[in-house]
Amino acid sequence: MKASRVLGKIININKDLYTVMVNDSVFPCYVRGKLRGVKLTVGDDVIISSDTLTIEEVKPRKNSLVRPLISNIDKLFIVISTHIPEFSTYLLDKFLVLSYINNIEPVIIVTKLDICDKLEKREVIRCLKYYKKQGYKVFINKDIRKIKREMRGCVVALAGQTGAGKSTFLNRIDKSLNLKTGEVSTHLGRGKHTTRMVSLIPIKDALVADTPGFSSLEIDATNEEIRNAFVEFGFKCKYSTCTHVKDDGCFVIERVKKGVILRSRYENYLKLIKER
Ligand SMILES: Nc1nc2c(ncn2[C@@H]2O[C@H](COP(=O)(O)OP(=O)(O)O)[C@@H](O)[C@H]2O)c(=O)[nH]1
Ligand SMILES: [Mg+2]
Ligand SMILES: [Zn+2]
Repeated sequence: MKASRVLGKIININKDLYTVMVNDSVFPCYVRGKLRGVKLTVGDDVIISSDTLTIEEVKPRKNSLVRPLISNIDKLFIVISTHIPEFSTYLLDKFLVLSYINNIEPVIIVTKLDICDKLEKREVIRCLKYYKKQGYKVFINKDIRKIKREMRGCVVALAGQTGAGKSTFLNRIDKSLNLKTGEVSTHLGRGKHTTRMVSLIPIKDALVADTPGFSSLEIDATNEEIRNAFVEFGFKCKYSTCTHVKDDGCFVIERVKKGVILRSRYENYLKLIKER
């Protein structure tokens, strides 16, 4: 007899209709019984009955983002523009902290290097080298082949400002997608909102969330967690509890002064712990 209980993943939610992907098929499902009232999200792994097309059980989540609402993300692709919207190490560091806190592997994807002037480009590349040295994966958006390899078999969420080039990038990954891309408004370097609903799109053998641009993301973490997210601060300081704020022999501050730690990293850290 064919098993009617199968494991799948919610890839879209539209009112009370849940699209659940099982292997390569999709099933339109509803929620009934004891799961009523449980907030399900895109990315949830669920057991469905393939007879009645109802969701019967939800598996524990490995992580969950609130805005956009999505769960079980393997990799956060941080799409960062280097020119309109202006290159922002603050945004980059904020997303890196976010992925650290939520136990999601970050992958930095740089866009618009082609429209940077020489000076800008040199500065951006110098900065990115630093991130690479700390162990982060950094790709330029034209490195399609390498990025595809990075996506294989993963649930990938895209983070980045509106206008950063997320949809353009996905269209390059899969030419049949034809996602709408927006022109960038020059006001404050922000673009128009062109991507709204969060859903997981099967691309090759990955599931990708083309999320709305979000730049005002809030981080739900303690100062200590934020400090730990700055991986290069993680060595014995004068005191093990040092928050690297006071210049009283703090090794981190010393290293910032020597140019070993990127100043913007340190400044962004201070900004992030003050912000709360
Ligand atoms: N020159 C240049 N333009 C880009 C690049 N990536 C995206 N764009 C343009 O930037 C605008 C916003 O891109 P879009 O993909 O809609 O950004 P999204 O809001 O992050 O999805 C569009 O006009 C794209 O054509 C890039 O690498 N270089
Ligand atoms: Mg878009
Ligand atoms: Zn310190």
